[in-house]
Amino acid sequence: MTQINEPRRALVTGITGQDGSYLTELLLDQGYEVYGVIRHSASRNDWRMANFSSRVHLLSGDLGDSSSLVRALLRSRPHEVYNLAAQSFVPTSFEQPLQTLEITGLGVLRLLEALRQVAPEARFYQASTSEMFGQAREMPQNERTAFHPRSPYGVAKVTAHWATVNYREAYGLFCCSGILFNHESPRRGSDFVTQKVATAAARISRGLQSELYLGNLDAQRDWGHSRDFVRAMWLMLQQDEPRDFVIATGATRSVRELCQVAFEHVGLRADDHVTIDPSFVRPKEAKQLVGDASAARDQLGWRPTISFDAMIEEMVDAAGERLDGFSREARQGRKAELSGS
Ligand code: NAP
Ligand code: F7E
Repeated sequence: MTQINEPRRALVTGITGQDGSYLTELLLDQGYEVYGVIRHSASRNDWRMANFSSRVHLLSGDLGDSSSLVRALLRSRPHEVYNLAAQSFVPTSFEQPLQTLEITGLGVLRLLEALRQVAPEARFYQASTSEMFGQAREMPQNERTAFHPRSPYGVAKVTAHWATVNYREAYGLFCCSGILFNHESPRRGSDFVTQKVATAAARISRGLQSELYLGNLDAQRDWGHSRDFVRAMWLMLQQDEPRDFVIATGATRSVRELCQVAFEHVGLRADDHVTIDPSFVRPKEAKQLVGDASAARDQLGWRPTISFDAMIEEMVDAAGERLDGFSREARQGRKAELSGS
Protein backbone atom coordinates (compact mmCIF):
# COMPACT_ATOMS: atom_id res chain seq x y z
CA MET A 1 0.00 0.00 0.00
CA THR A 2 1.31 3.50 -0.84
CA GLN A 3 2.18 5.48 2.32
CA ILE A 4 1.74 9.26 2.52
CA ASN A 5 4.93 10.95 1.28
CA GLU A 6 6.26 7.65 -0.03
CA PRO A 7 8.16 8.44 -3.27
CA ARG A 8 6.80 7.01 -6.46
CA ARG A 9 8.87 4.11 -7.71
CA ALA A 10 9.60 3.37 -11.36
CA LEU A 11 11.23 0.32 -12.90
CA VAL A 12 13.00 0.99 -16.21
CA THR A 13 14.24 -1.76 -18.52
CA GLY A 14 16.78 -0.64 -21.12
CA ILE A 15 18.17 1.96 -18.69
CA THR A 16 21.61 1.78 -20.35
CA GLY A 17 20.10 2.78 -23.72
CA GLN A 18 19.41 6.21 -25.21
CA ASP A 19 15.80 6.60 -24.05
CA GLY A 20 16.41 4.82 -20.73
CA SER A 21 18.98 7.44 -19.78
CA TYR A 22 16.84 10.48 -20.64
CA LEU A 23 13.71 8.96 -19.08
CA THR A 24 15.61 8.21 -15.86
CA GLU A 25 16.80 11.82 -15.66
CA LEU A 26 13.21 13.00 -16.09
CA LEU A 27 11.91 10.60 -13.43
CA LEU A 28 14.64 11.59 -10.94
CA ASP A 29 13.79 15.25 -11.54
CA GLN A 30 10.17 14.41 -10.71
CA GLY A 31 11.23 12.85 -7.40
CA TYR A 32 10.84 9.19 -8.37
CA GLU A 33 12.91 6.40 -6.87
CA VAL A 34 14.25 4.71 -10.00
CA TYR A 35 15.17 1.05 -10.43
CA GLY A 36 16.92 -0.01 -13.62
CA VAL A 37 17.20 -3.49 -15.09
CA ILE A 38 20.62 -4.18 -16.58
CA ARG A 39 21.89 -7.33 -18.23
CA HIS A 40 25.35 -8.71 -17.73
CA SER A 41 27.94 -7.39 -20.16
CA ALA A 42 31.57 -8.49 -20.58
CA SER A 43 32.66 -4.87 -20.62
CA ARG A 44 31.02 -1.86 -19.01
CA ASN A 45 28.29 -0.19 -20.98
CA ASP A 46 27.22 2.56 -18.62
CA TRP A 47 28.47 5.79 -20.25
CA ARG A 48 24.94 7.13 -20.73
CA MET A 49 24.28 6.76 -16.99
CA ALA A 50 27.19 8.97 -15.91
CA ASN A 51 24.85 11.78 -14.76
CA PHE A 52 22.80 9.59 -12.45
CA SER A 53 24.32 6.15 -11.79
CA SER A 54 24.80 6.84 -8.07
CA ARG A 55 21.14 7.85 -7.71
CA VAL A 56 19.45 4.72 -9.11
CA HIS A 57 19.10 1.12 -7.97
CA LEU A 58 20.41 -1.33 -10.56
CA LEU A 59 18.93 -4.83 -10.73
CA SER A 60 20.32 -7.67 -12.80
CA GLY A 61 17.83 -8.92 -15.38
CA ASP A 62 17.19 -9.94 -18.94
CA LEU A 63 14.02 -10.00 -21.04
CA GLY A 64 14.98 -13.58 -21.93
CA ASP A 65 14.77 -14.71 -18.30
CA SER A 66 11.33 -14.58 -16.63
CA SER A 67 12.70 -15.31 -13.17
CA SER A 68 14.91 -12.22 -13.26
CA LEU A 69 11.91 -10.08 -14.27
CA VAL A 70 9.78 -11.41 -11.41
CA ARG A 71 12.66 -10.70 -9.01
CA ALA A 72 13.09 -7.15 -10.35
CA LEU A 73 9.37 -6.45 -9.86
CA LEU A 74 9.36 -7.91 -6.33
CA ARG A 75 12.43 -5.91 -5.32
CA SER A 76 11.36 -2.59 -6.82
CA ARG A 77 7.60 -2.75 -6.02
CA PRO A 78 7.04 -0.21 -8.84
CA HIS A 79 4.13 2.11 -9.38
CA GLU A 80 5.22 2.46 -12.99
CA VAL A 81 7.13 0.11 -15.31
CA TYR A 82 8.73 1.42 -18.51
CA ASN A 83 9.78 -1.34 -20.89
CA LEU A 84 12.43 0.19 -23.13
CA ALA A 85 14.64 -2.91 -23.50
CA ALA A 86 14.90 -4.40 -26.97
CA GLN A 87 17.23 -5.51 -29.73
CA SER A 88 16.45 -2.24 -31.49
CA PHE A 89 18.67 -2.14 -34.59
CA VAL A 90 16.69 -3.04 -37.73
CA PRO A 91 19.59 -4.50 -39.83
CA THR A 92 20.55 -6.84 -36.95
CA SER A 93 16.99 -8.12 -36.93
CA PHE A 94 17.53 -9.44 -40.49
CA GLU A 95 20.70 -11.22 -39.33
CA GLN A 96 19.27 -12.46 -36.00
CA PRO A 97 15.50 -12.72 -36.53
CA LEU A 98 14.89 -15.38 -33.89
CA GLN A 99 16.86 -13.61 -31.18
CA THR A 100 15.04 -10.37 -32.06
CA LEU A 101 11.63 -12.04 -31.78
CA GLU A 102 12.73 -13.75 -28.55
CA ILE A 103 13.70 -10.46 -26.81
CA THR A 104 11.88 -7.63 -28.59
CA GLY A 105 8.67 -9.68 -28.98
CA LEU A 106 8.37 -12.55 -26.49
CA GLY A 107 10.44 -10.71 -23.88
CA VAL A 108 7.56 -8.25 -23.53
CA LEU A 109 5.10 -11.08 -22.99
CA ARG A 110 7.38 -12.42 -20.24
CA LEU A 111 7.41 -9.03 -18.56
CA LEU A 112 3.64 -8.57 -18.89
CA GLU A 113 2.99 -12.02 -17.44
CA ALA A 114 5.35 -11.30 -14.53
CA LEU A 115 3.55 -7.99 -14.01
CA ARG A 116 0.13 -9.68 -14.01
CA GLN A 117 1.28 -12.17 -11.41
CA VAL A 118 3.28 -10.04 -8.99
CA ALA A 119 2.56 -6.33 -9.63
CA PRO A 120 -0.88 -6.01 -11.29
CA GLU A 121 -1.43 -2.51 -9.86
CA ALA A 122 1.63 -1.09 -11.61
CA ARG A 123 1.18 1.02 -14.74
CA PHE A 124 3.03 -0.30 -17.78
CA TYR A 125 4.57 1.49 -20.76
CA GLN A 126 5.62 -0.44 -23.88
CA ALA A 127 8.08 1.06 -26.40
CA SER A 128 6.26 0.47 -29.67
CA THR A 129 7.48 1.91 -32.94
CA SER A 130 6.63 3.43 -36.32
CA GLU A 131 8.43 0.40 -37.83
CA MET A 132 5.17 -1.47 -37.17
CA PHE A 133 3.57 0.62 -39.97
CA GLY A 134 6.37 -0.35 -42.38
CA GLN A 135 4.81 -0.25 -45.83
CA ALA A 136 2.30 2.27 -44.58
CA ARG A 137 -1.15 2.28 -46.13
CA GLU A 138 -1.72 5.99 -45.46
CA MET A 139 0.18 9.22 -44.82
CA PRO A 140 0.55 10.37 -42.12
CA GLN A 141 0.18 7.38 -39.79
CA ASN A 142 -1.99 7.59 -36.68
CA GLU A 143 -3.25 5.21 -33.95
CA ARG A 144 -5.75 3.63 -36.38
CA THR A 145 -3.34 3.01 -39.28
CA ALA A 146 -2.96 -0.71 -40.11
CA PHE A 147 0.40 -2.37 -39.43
CA HIS A 148 2.51 -3.85 -42.23
CA PRO A 149 6.01 -4.36 -40.79
CA ARG A 150 8.94 -4.63 -43.23
CA SER A 151 11.57 -6.15 -40.94
CA PRO A 152 11.85 -8.91 -38.31
CA TYR A 153 12.23 -6.06 -35.80
CA GLY A 154 8.87 -4.62 -36.90
CA VAL A 155 7.25 -8.05 -36.67
CA ALA A 156 8.59 -8.54 -33.14
CA LYS A 157 7.32 -5.10 -32.09
CA VAL A 158 3.86 -5.84 -33.51
CA THR A 159 3.81 -9.01 -31.35
CA ALA A 160 4.75 -6.96 -28.30
CA HIS A 161 2.27 -4.24 -29.15
CA TRP A 162 -0.69 -6.62 -29.39
CA ALA A 163 0.41 -8.43 -26.23
CA THR A 164 0.29 -5.06 -24.45
CA VAL A 165 -3.19 -4.30 -25.81
CA ASN A 166 -4.32 -7.81 -24.87
CA TYR A 167 -3.14 -7.55 -21.25
CA ARG A 168 -5.04 -4.27 -20.96
CA GLU A 169 -8.24 -5.73 -22.41
CA ALA A 170 -8.09 -9.26 -20.98
CA TYR A 171 -6.86 -8.48 -17.45
CA GLY A 172 -7.68 -4.80 -16.99
CA LEU A 173 -4.03 -3.85 -16.43
CA PHE A 174 -3.02 -0.21 -16.97
CA CYS A 175 -0.94 -0.90 -20.09
CA CYS A 176 -0.04 1.73 -22.71
CA SER A 177 1.86 1.51 -25.91
CA GLY A 178 3.68 4.54 -27.27
CA ILE A 179 4.06 4.27 -31.05
CA LEU A 180 7.17 6.41 -31.33
CA PHE A 181 8.72 7.58 -34.57
CA ASN A 182 12.52 7.88 -34.87
CA HIS A 183 14.11 9.93 -32.13
CA GLU A 184 17.75 10.74 -31.72
CA SER A 185 20.26 12.57 -29.53
CA PRO A 186 23.97 12.70 -28.75
CA ARG A 187 23.33 9.45 -26.81
CA ARG A 188 22.11 7.59 -29.92
CA GLY A 189 23.88 4.27 -30.66
CA SER A 190 26.73 4.59 -33.15
CA ASP A 191 25.18 2.47 -35.96
CA PHE A 192 21.94 4.46 -36.34
CA VAL A 193 22.12 6.77 -39.31
CA THR A 194 21.95 10.14 -37.50
CA GLN A 195 24.83 9.24 -35.17
CA LYS A 196 26.80 7.68 -38.02
CA VAL A 197 26.46 10.87 -40.08
CA ALA A 198 27.08 13.25 -37.14
CA THR A 199 30.22 11.38 -36.10
CA ALA A 200 31.53 11.24 -39.68
CA ALA A 201 30.97 14.98 -40.18
CA ALA A 202 32.91 15.69 -36.97
CA ARG A 203 35.73 13.29 -37.94
CA ILE A 204 36.02 14.53 -41.54
CA SER A 205 36.16 18.15 -40.37
CA ARG A 206 39.12 17.15 -38.15
CA GLY A 207 40.92 15.32 -40.95
CA LEU A 208 40.37 11.93 -39.29
CA GLN A 209 38.53 10.35 -42.27
CA SER A 210 37.52 11.43 -45.74
CA GLU A 211 34.55 9.29 -46.85
CA LEU A 212 31.21 8.30 -45.34
CA TYR A 213 29.57 5.13 -46.69
CA LEU A 214 25.77 4.99 -46.47
CA GLY A 215 22.83 2.98 -47.84
CA ASN A 216 19.55 4.45 -49.08
CA LEU A 217 19.89 8.26 -49.18
CA ASP A 218 16.27 8.70 -50.31
CA ALA A 219 14.71 7.05 -47.23
CA GLN A 220 12.60 9.55 -45.33
CA ARG A 221 11.99 9.54 -41.61
CA ASP A 222 10.11 11.64 -39.08
CA TRP A 223 12.98 12.43 -36.70
CA GLY A 224 12.49 13.98 -33.24
CA HIS A 225 14.63 14.34 -30.10
CA SER A 226 14.73 11.62 -27.44
CA ARG A 227 14.53 14.21 -24.66
CA ASP A 228 11.15 15.36 -26.03
CA PHE A 229 9.89 11.84 -26.66
CA VAL A 230 10.55 10.39 -23.18
CA ARG A 231 8.32 13.14 -21.77
CA ALA A 232 5.45 11.64 -23.78
CA MET A 233 6.13 8.20 -22.21
CA TRP A 234 5.78 9.63 -18.73
CA LEU A 235 2.65 11.63 -19.63
CA MET A 236 0.93 8.48 -20.93
CA LEU A 237 1.23 6.82 -17.52
CA GLN A 238 -0.22 9.88 -15.73
CA GLN A 239 -3.60 9.73 -17.51
CA ASP A 240 -6.85 8.47 -15.94
CA GLU A 241 -7.27 5.76 -18.58
CA PRO A 242 -4.67 3.70 -20.44
CA ARG A 243 -4.48 4.07 -24.21
CA ASP A 244 -1.98 4.06 -27.06
CA PHE A 245 -0.53 7.19 -28.68
CA VAL A 246 1.49 8.00 -31.77
CA ILE A 247 4.42 10.28 -30.90
CA ALA A 248 6.05 12.10 -33.83
CA THR A 249 7.02 15.54 -35.08
CA GLY A 250 4.84 15.37 -38.22
CA ALA A 251 7.73 16.41 -40.53
CA THR A 252 9.96 14.18 -42.66
CA ARG A 253 13.50 14.64 -43.87
CA SER A 254 15.53 12.37 -46.13
CA VAL A 255 18.88 10.81 -45.24
CA ARG A 256 20.35 13.08 -47.95
CA GLU A 257 18.99 16.19 -46.15
CA LEU A 258 20.32 14.84 -42.85
CA CYS A 259 23.80 14.70 -44.43
CA GLN A 260 23.47 18.25 -45.74
CA VAL A 261 22.55 19.67 -42.32
CA ALA A 262 25.36 17.80 -40.54
CA PHE A 263 28.11 18.62 -43.05
CA GLU A 264 27.08 22.26 -43.49
CA HIS A 265 27.37 22.67 -39.72
CA VAL A 266 31.12 22.00 -39.99
CA GLY A 267 31.57 24.01 -43.20
CA LEU A 268 31.67 21.04 -45.60
CA ARG A 269 29.60 19.79 -48.55
CA ALA A 270 28.05 16.34 -48.02
CA ASP A 271 28.27 15.56 -51.77
CA ASP A 272 32.08 15.72 -51.55
CA HIS A 273 32.23 12.96 -48.93
CA VAL A 274 29.19 10.64 -49.06
CA THR A 275 29.41 7.42 -51.08
CA ILE A 276 26.69 4.79 -51.46
CA ASP A 277 27.63 1.32 -50.26
CA PRO A 278 24.99 -1.28 -51.26
CA SER A 279 25.84 -3.37 -48.18
CA PHE A 280 24.00 -0.73 -46.08
CA VAL A 281 20.83 -1.01 -48.20
CA ARG A 282 18.22 -3.16 -46.45
CA PRO A 283 16.41 -6.13 -48.06
CA LYS A 284 13.08 -4.33 -47.65
CA GLU A 285 12.21 -1.23 -45.73
CA ALA A 286 9.75 1.50 -44.98
CA LYS A 287 10.62 4.21 -47.53
CA GLN A 288 8.70 7.06 -45.91
CA LEU A 289 7.22 7.31 -42.43
CA VAL A 290 5.52 10.39 -41.00
CA GLY A 291 3.40 10.47 -37.87
CA ASP A 292 0.22 12.27 -36.90
CA ALA A 293 0.54 12.98 -33.17
CA SER A 294 -2.63 15.06 -32.87
CA ALA A 295 -4.13 12.72 -30.23
CA ALA A 296 -1.02 13.18 -28.06
CA ARG A 297 -1.20 16.94 -28.57
CA ASP A 298 -4.90 17.11 -27.65
CA GLN A 299 -5.01 14.61 -24.78
CA LEU A 300 -1.50 14.70 -23.31
CA GLY A 301 -0.68 18.31 -24.15
CA TRP A 302 2.53 16.95 -25.70
CA ARG A 303 4.49 18.82 -28.36
CA PRO A 304 8.04 18.43 -29.65
CA THR A 305 10.27 21.39 -28.72
CA ILE A 306 13.61 20.64 -30.43
CA SER A 307 13.92 21.13 -34.21
CA PHE A 308 15.58 18.63 -36.55
CA ASP A 309 18.40 21.02 -37.49
CA ALA A 310 19.11 21.94 -33.85
CA MET A 311 19.21 18.25 -32.90
CA ILE A 312 21.61 17.27 -35.71
CA GLU A 313 23.87 20.23 -34.92
CA GLU A 314 23.87 19.22 -31.23
CA MET A 315 24.86 15.68 -32.27
CA VAL A 316 27.70 16.90 -34.53
CA ASP A 317 29.00 19.17 -31.74
CA ALA A 318 28.80 16.37 -29.16
CA ALA A 319 30.62 13.95 -31.50
CA GLY A 320 33.33 16.58 -31.95
CA GLU A 321 33.65 17.10 -28.21
CA ARG A 322 34.01 13.34 -27.69
CA LEU A 323 36.75 13.20 -30.34
CA ASP A 324 38.60 16.17 -28.85
CA GLY A 325 38.27 14.63 -25.40
CA PHE A 326 39.75 11.34 -26.66
CA SER A 327 42.66 13.06 -28.35
CA ARG A 328 43.30 15.18 -25.23
CA GLU A 329 43.33 12.00 -23.12
CA ALA A 330 45.58 10.23 -25.62
CA ARG A 331 48.01 13.21 -25.63
CA GLN A 332 48.06 13.27 -21.83
CA GLY A 333 48.60 9.49 -21.76
CA ARG A 334 51.52 9.76 -24.20
CA LYS A 335 53.04 12.64 -22.20
CA ALA A 336 52.74 10.63 -18.98
CA GLU A 337 54.39 7.63 -20.70
CA LEU A 338 57.28 9.77 -21.97
CA SER A 339 57.86 11.35 -18.59
CA GLY A 340 57.67 7.88 -16.98
CA SER A 341 54.89 8.87 -14.54
P1 NAP B 1 18.75 1.36 -27.39
O1 NAP B 1 19.61 2.56 -27.18
O2 NAP B 1 19.13 0.34 -28.41
O3 NAP B 1 18.58 0.63 -25.97
C1 NAP B 1 18.09 -0.67 -25.85
C2 NAP B 1 18.22 -1.11 -24.41
O4 NAP B 1 17.72 -2.45 -24.30
C3 NAP B 1 19.66 -1.15 -23.89
O5 NAP B 1 19.67 -0.68 -22.56
C4 NAP B 1 19.99 -2.64 -23.92
O6 NAP B 1 20.94 -3.02 -22.98
C5 NAP B 1 18.64 -3.22 -23.54
N1 NAP B 1 18.51 -4.63 -23.87
C6 NAP B 1 18.77 -5.22 -25.06
N2 NAP B 1 18.53 -6.56 -24.98
C7 NAP B 1 18.12 -6.79 -23.71
C8 NAP B 1 17.73 -7.96 -23.01
N3 NAP B 1 17.77 -9.17 -23.59
N4 NAP B 1 17.35 -7.84 -21.72
C9 NAP B 1 17.36 -6.64 -21.10
N5 NAP B 1 17.74 -5.48 -21.70
C10 NAP B 1 18.10 -5.58 -23.00
O7 NAP B 1 17.25 1.81 -27.75
P2 NAP B 1 16.54 3.24 -27.60
O8 NAP B 1 16.79 4.02 -28.84
O9 NAP B 1 16.84 3.81 -26.28
O10 NAP B 1 15.01 2.80 -27.68
C11 NAP B 1 14.32 2.40 -26.50
C12 NAP B 1 13.14 1.51 -26.89
O11 NAP B 1 12.29 2.22 -27.78
C13 NAP B 1 13.52 0.23 -27.64
O12 NAP B 1 12.61 -0.76 -27.25
C14 NAP B 1 13.32 0.57 -29.10
O13 NAP B 1 13.05 -0.60 -29.85
C15 NAP B 1 12.13 1.50 -28.99
N6 NAP B 1 12.01 2.52 -30.02
C16 NAP B 1 13.06 3.33 -30.30
C17 NAP B 1 12.91 4.34 -31.24
C18 NAP B 1 14.04 5.29 -31.55
O14 NAP B 1 13.97 5.96 -32.60
N7 NAP B 1 15.04 5.43 -30.69
C19 NAP B 1 11.67 4.52 -31.88
C20 NAP B 1 10.62 3.67 -31.53
C21 NAP B 1 10.79 2.69 -30.59
P3 NAP B 1 22.53 -3.09 -23.32
O15 NAP B 1 23.05 -1.72 -23.05
O16 NAP B 1 23.01 -4.12 -22.36
O17 NAP B 1 22.67 -3.49 -24.76
O1 F7E C 1 17.85 4.17 -40.22
C1 F7E C 1 18.60 4.70 -43.76
C2 F7E C 1 17.91 3.41 -43.38
O2 F7E C 1 19.04 2.69 -38.59
C3 F7E C 1 17.10 5.26 -40.65
C4 F7E C 1 15.39 2.44 -34.55
O3 F7E C 1 15.49 3.24 -33.39
O4 F7E C 1 13.85 3.97 -35.59
C5 F7E C 1 15.08 3.31 -35.75
O5 F7E C 1 15.06 2.47 -36.89
C6 F7E C 1 17.04 5.30 -42.16
C7 F7E C 1 16.63 3.97 -42.78
O6 F7E C 1 16.83 3.81 -37.98
C8 F7E C 1 22.15 4.04 -43.67
O7 F7E C 1 17.73 2.58 -44.51
C9 F7E C 1 20.73 4.88 -45.07
O8 F7E C 1 15.71 4.22 -43.81
O9 F7E C 1 18.84 5.17 -38.10
P1 F7E C 1 18.24 3.95 -38.68
P2 F7E C 1 15.53 2.95 -38.33
O10 F7E C 1 15.86 1.73 -39.08
O11 F7E C 1 14.53 3.87 -38.92
C10 F7E C 1 12.72 3.11 -35.44
C11 F7E C 1 11.50 3.97 -35.25
C12 F7E C 1 12.93 2.09 -34.39
O12 F7E C 1 11.99 1.68 -33.71
C13 F7E C 1 14.25 1.42 -34.34
O13 F7E C 1 14.49 0.78 -33.09
O14 F7E C 1 18.34 5.56 -42.67
N1 F7E C 1 20.05 4.55 -43.95
N2 F7E C 1 22.04 4.57 -44.92
C14 F7E C 1 20.90 4.03 -43.06
N3 F7E C 1 20.71 3.56 -41.81
C15 F7E C 1 21.79 3.09 -41.14
N4 F7E C 1 21.62 2.63 -39.87
N5 F7E C 1 23.04 3.08 -41.70
C16 F7E C 1 23.28 3.55 -42.97
O15 F7E C 1 24.40 3.52 -43.44
